[in-house]
Amino acid sequence: MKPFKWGVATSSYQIEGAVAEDGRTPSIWDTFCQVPGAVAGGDNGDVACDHYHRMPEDVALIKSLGVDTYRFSVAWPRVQPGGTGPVNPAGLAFYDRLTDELLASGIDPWVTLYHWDLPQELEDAGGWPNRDTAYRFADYAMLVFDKLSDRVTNWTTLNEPWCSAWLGYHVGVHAPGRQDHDASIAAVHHLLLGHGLATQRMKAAATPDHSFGITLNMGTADPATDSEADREAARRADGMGLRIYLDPLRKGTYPRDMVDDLAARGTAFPVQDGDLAIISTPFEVLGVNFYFGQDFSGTDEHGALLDAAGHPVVRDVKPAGPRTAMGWPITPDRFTRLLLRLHRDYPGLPLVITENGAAFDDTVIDETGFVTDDDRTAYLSEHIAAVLAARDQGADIRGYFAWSLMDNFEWAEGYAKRFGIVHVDYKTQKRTPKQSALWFRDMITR
Ligand code: IFM
Repeated sequence: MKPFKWGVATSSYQIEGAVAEDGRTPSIWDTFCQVPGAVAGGDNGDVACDHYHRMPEDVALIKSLGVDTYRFSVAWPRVQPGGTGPVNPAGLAFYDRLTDELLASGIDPWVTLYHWDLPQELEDAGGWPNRDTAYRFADYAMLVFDKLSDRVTNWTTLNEPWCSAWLGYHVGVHAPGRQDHDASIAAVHHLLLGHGLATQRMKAAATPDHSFGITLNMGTADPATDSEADREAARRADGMGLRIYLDPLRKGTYPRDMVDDLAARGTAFPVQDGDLAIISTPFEVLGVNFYFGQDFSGTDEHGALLDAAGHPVVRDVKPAGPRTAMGWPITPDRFTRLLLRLHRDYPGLPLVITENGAAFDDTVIDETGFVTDDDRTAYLSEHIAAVLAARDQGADIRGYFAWSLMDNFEWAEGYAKRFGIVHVDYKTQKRTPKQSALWFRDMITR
């Protein structure tokens, strides 16, 4: 069997804080957090876990967990303030130090170039719906690659472009908070184009040791019943959630049914000549972020097939059973099914679980900050078993990262939802491994 790596993951805006230090400029999340009501509790990432100032302590914490690898993201507005122009040496130096600290601790760094913190200036120029942002992203990627590629081998371009495009530009619950369906479709295409452009440029400067990829959040989309409407809703959800990303990336084409669906509402991916060849540039690893599977209905609560705007209803009806604090169903069996489906439908692509984990309402039980999180421990145990089951059945899975190393800024949910296997006391910034962290450490040793 191929080697399997264990790791923990975080992202820049969720943990770093220090939003105005060493030349960093605002990202779309700094701006979004200022919109009244956008983020629960009026929270923001100004301080977060103060990781920017506590990095060596945090690397020691990671080391204590016995993991092989640590997945972190680079903040674009720290490295290239405003999103264009020359590198900001002071900002890039932070990731240089982090890389060295990890390597000195025997931990393999895994870099994600974009985990949602788009420089605000680029959003002001149109954001991801603007084609130019894809080219700006490739330039930025090269600034980071030039500095770190002598020590970092694992490179992920984008984290969860579905969230950037759909939640950011269509639903509007994530930064930049726009509600424009056509803009979100353009964003999908330009995110993928940015991935392809960056991959091509990094590969041209890479050695055979380097590995490139993209991380997608994926679930399973099942029809709530066997009705024609529900099966149709599941098809649409699967298309918008998974196939409009993986088909262009791996097959060099957008799925026909989705192109037709979009045409029916007067929209199209803004494809230019050569784009799909760029987007389908070969890469070495697909990052899979899995949290839950979903059921879909093609009718609303009153049985209507069309919504107020005349578009087909695609309603998420959560499967019965236990939920996490996010209200997300707990569906490890569907995780195995997803991994086997990826192995079958997109063959020849090694998979790494770049995120999996759960928020629960933790209770600190003593003055040390310890949390006996049986629910999170069970979630991780069941989902790791689901990964290993898929691996036993032939899926080429090379690693698993728990989300997240520590409690952090959970986007529109603020700090109220805790995904960490390490508890963070936000008043003191004290980190305390939870029961799940100790379980994870012992499991890795076994
Ligand atoms: O916290 C997020 C992360 O930033 C991206 N994937 C899902 C996680 C939990 O919502």
